[in-house]
Amino acid sequence: MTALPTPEIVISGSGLWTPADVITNEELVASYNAWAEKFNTENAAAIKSGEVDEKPLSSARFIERASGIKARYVYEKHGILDIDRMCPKFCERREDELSNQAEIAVHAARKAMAAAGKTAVDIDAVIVSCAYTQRAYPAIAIEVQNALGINGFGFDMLVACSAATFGLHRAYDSLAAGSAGCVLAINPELVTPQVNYCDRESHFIFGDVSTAIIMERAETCTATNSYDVLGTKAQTQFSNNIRSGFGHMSRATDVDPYGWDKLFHQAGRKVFEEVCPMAAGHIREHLASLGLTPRDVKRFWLHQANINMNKMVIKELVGENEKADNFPTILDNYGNTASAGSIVAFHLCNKNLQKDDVGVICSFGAGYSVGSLVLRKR
Ligand code: CO8
Repeated sequence: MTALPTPEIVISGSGLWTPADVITNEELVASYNAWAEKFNTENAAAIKSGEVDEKPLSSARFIERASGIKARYVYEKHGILDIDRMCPKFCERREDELSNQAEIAVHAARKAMAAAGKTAVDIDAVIVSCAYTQRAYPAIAIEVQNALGINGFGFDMLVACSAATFGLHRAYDSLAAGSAGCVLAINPELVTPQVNYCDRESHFIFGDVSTAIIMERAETCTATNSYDVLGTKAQTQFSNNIRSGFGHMSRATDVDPYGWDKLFHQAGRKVFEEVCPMAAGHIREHLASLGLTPRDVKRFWLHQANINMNKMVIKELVGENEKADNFPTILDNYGNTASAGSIVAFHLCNKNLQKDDVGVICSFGAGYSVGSLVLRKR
């Protein structure tokens, strides 16, 4: 049988929703340190006898130097900074109200649809892919589909840091297979509820955001700014070094459903050392499979977890003198926004590429997982 030619598939629009609330490193550290000092005072006797560990203090200077993060946008700020709470405070919504996650997904989706010149009737699949969904079912994607008036189908998928790229891979596959003609892929990353704000090692890492991408067949694309998808590549390798154990089983195991191991936790240094070479090797192999080298790439939209990680990946690929503009950083203002980071970087920093310029979107992190798309400006 003659192989069918792969249809040309393009990214024709992107959208970004950014929360209004911002927390700077200084604000976050002031509240964590006040909480830690209170804890240490209240537990002075147990700390002295060695039963309880003293809580160490955090430092804004350390955070910026170790991660590149200066501030992060969050869905709700006051609960996080309240030392008697140390967790965002959301109002419970009724079942007939739009869920928080669907709401921020819709905000980003509308912007991506406008950028691509699409309305609901043009779209026939909705993928919501992110690090957490706020419930198991019905799928957030189907709620979004309903809110936007889209026909066809929708589903949720979770791949932690690589959810956005893996979601785009599924969009690409649906378009290539012909099961969809235009896909809306959304990443409503509402992650602050799973951050342990009492943990000095990780309290500073994350922020909330929502991103969306329209992917469609080239023949229907009318957008002025669009990208051919030259290829997609995914890789996973099991590791417990980044983990969040929260799940429906906690009810049956009689453990604290909000214990430290149920929230985000990681061995950050190990992650750094193991994931950087994995990501650089992955990008190099993906480019080689398309007859390209890292030197052919005008822009790398990398996962936004740590500026030093990104510098190390870039150094491995093209040397250390690469211009910062060629691997844009958004985590100084946004923090790590789980899988959305590379899409935020793409959204904010792709308009000035020229026709035929090649760019790479690449996520890496929990799983471990690495996901990439090689793009060419049309
Ligand atoms: N203030 C002051 N000192 C600190 C602090 C702090 N806040 N935190 C740690 N220290 C101390 C440490 O205790 C250590 O002290 P000592 O030397 O006495 O032991 C010292 O500073 C150095 O610590 P590290 O070696 O850990 O510091 P690093 O330079 O490695 O920086 C990072 C820590 C920033 C965490 C870094 O290791 C890193 O970014 N690693 C990569 C992490 C990564 O990419 N993770 C992926 C994140 S997962 C993801 O992206 C999506 C997952 C799903 C989302 C979930 C959302 C809830």
